[in-house]
Amino acid sequence: MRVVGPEDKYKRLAAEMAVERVSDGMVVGLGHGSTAAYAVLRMAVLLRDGSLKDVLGVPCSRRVEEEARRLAIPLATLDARPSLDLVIDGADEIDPGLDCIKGKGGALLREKIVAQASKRRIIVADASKCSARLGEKASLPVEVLPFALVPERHFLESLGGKIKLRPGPDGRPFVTAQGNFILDWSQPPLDNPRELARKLESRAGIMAHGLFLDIVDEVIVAGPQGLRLLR
Ligand code: ABF
Repeated sequence: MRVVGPEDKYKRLAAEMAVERVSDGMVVGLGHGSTAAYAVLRMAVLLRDGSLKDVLGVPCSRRVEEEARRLAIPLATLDARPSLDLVIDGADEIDPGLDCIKGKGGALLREKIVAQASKRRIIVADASKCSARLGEKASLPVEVLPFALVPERHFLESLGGKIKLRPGPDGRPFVTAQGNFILDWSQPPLDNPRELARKLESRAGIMAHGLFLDIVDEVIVAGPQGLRLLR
């Protein structure tokens, strides 16, 4: 059970603002994480009272799928609806250029797939996620095939920083929905995020990474100074 913190009012404010961008008949990507969860909740309320109609959700993770089913949000798969109107998702760190680090929740691969399938990508966050540059606050999750764990770990170590295999609940490694492991990379070389993304994407054993660059259309941030829309 997640502990609700002081920043939750801001998460909710940002998420509910994003849901104002949802209109009848839309197919909406449902993001992972506690901030995006407020958007899912808001959509369920609007669908129940009839303010929103004929909206379909495409969940970014099993956990969001279970929550959406519990809230009776009609769902679709990417097979059935490969092009989404909008995705509302969270992030671990956001820079002024709307580039993000995502993946602390472990769903980074599906989040990126859903984001790339969406016409409009909105990130919702409380103000603590904002940084002057990526890497200041969040480590970078890298999803690797178990078969390639050691060589890819060595590859990342050769670039610098510190690598940690993400632990699961049972003392064994965390396993993603795709059956992969996650290496959490702190102090990665982020002086040139696009160059680093290219290097990661060149490795056969790296299935995904948490750099979401040139993907986000709008960031809605809420904090003690109120709501900010970054486009
Ligand atoms: C997902 O939710 C992930 O990409 C990201 O790691 C996480 C953020 O969670 P929260 O909103 O709970 O901080 O979007």
